[in-house]
Amino acid sequence: MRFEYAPAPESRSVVTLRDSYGLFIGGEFVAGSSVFKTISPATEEVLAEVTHAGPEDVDRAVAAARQAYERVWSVMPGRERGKYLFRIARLLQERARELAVLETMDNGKPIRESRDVDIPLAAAHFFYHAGWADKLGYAGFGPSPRPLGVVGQVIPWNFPLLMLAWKIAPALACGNTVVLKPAETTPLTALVFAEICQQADLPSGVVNIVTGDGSTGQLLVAHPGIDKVAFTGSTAVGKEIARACAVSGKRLTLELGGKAANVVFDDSPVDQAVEGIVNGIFFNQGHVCCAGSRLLVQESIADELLSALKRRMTTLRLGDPMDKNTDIGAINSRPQLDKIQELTASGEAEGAERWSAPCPLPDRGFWFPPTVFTGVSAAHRIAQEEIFGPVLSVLTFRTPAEAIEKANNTPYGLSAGVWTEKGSLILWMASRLRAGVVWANTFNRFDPAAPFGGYKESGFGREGGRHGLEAYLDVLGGSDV
Ligand code: TAP
Repeated sequence: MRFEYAPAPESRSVVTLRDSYGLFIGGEFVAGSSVFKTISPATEEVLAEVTHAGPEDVDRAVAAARQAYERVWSVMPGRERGKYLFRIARLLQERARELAVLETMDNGKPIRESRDVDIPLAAAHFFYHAGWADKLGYAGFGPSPRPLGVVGQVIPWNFPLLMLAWKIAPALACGNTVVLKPAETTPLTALVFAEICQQADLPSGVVNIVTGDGSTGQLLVAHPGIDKVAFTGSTAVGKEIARACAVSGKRLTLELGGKAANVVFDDSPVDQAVEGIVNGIFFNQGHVCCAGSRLLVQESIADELLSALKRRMTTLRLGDPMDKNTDIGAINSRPQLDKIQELTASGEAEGAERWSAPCPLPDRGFWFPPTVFTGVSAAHRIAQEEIFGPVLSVLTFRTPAEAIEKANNTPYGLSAGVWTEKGSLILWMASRLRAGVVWANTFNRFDPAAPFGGYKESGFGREGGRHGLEAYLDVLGGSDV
């Protein structure tokens, strides 16, 4: 049975957009060298003009962060730093609705996701790390671990505010100051975060936000005044950054791409597994580094599972991301849509079979329907390369050993899922999957207390939990380059 839904739009009026936004340096919004426009990917309307930070702007931001580090933040007792983090966490909650709407406008993701996932998790990261600020001596890194200094942080567009929180909260809790560059296509919630830093009376220069494109990121990571670089983004750019930081004495952590296997055994409850598969690949339009983009299904239930999956996919609602009933929002940018189209065309050219949910696409904006490829072999590009869109590649297996071989057969190792009723099989699989996170009978679950990070070309270093603190402290065994 198909339900008809009345429109349930969230109100844009909770957001007051400025015409233009400066850089946030030394506690103030300041002008920079040039400007660019940020648009809504769902409508292509211009939302605001944003400043592009050039070399002098990055210099100023790093100098402000250094001064704040030396004079204020690194010498402030942890319990005082913690109070600021708690204050920021509460302000994120107070302004949650505004932030969710703005995130959806700038990113294109469904309001249901920004409201229920991105913003609450961002606040949770600040609450969690606020609690650590005065307990670092008990975190297992010696009695008085020291901060590293000024941290340069570069983040992607898929979870703009949440990735900011993953970066800034632990850095500040450990006594570092930061210069952060948000992605070019999604700078707006980072700029509202800068306002929140002002509201929280955070000492000037502890957080600096420099907007811009990849060239601003390059300037930041190569800056000699930076002690540590934390990057989340593509593997290609991550490798470039690793080269730029080599032999510089800078600490480096890289959170890169993924091509996760979601492995379904024949004893799993089919309906529950279908929900997990849908959540694994269609959440946030598949713009998720740990997305379950490869379904590995045991051969004996492949037909049954695929029919159930396709039935479920026909009920997904694609369209206006501001509508509270929308499941699939807009693709974040034209270049990302081009990339998805190119890779899916290669899937067909290499012999895989494409099936897309029959949903009409809006005329304006960037859209791609939820899509499944069957008849995929491990050598196909769509089984090896990260598509970063709502596209699932399906492979089959007969034995657990074959599932492991296929699951591990990519250059990545960020996450994986296992669906079975047998606890012993879950443990057997988890100990053999080369993935930083393994979910069992669920997918895409996040918690600030749980460390997240990759193996192989998915990067190194962990974010979240006690392990994540290590990336921002001067302890033996860090990942110096
Ligand atoms: P990238 O193109 O790598 O961009 C990431 C960030 O780096 C953006 O702010 C980008 O600026 C900047 N940048 C680009 N070139 C740079 C350079 N040469 N030096 C320094 N900074 C540079 O990735 P993306 O397309 O935004 O994000 C998607 C990727 O991120 C996917 O591969 C995804 O798997 C990965 N990701 C990983 C994780 C974790 S936790 N592992 C989480 C989320 C996303 P512009 O915006 O101007 O290009």
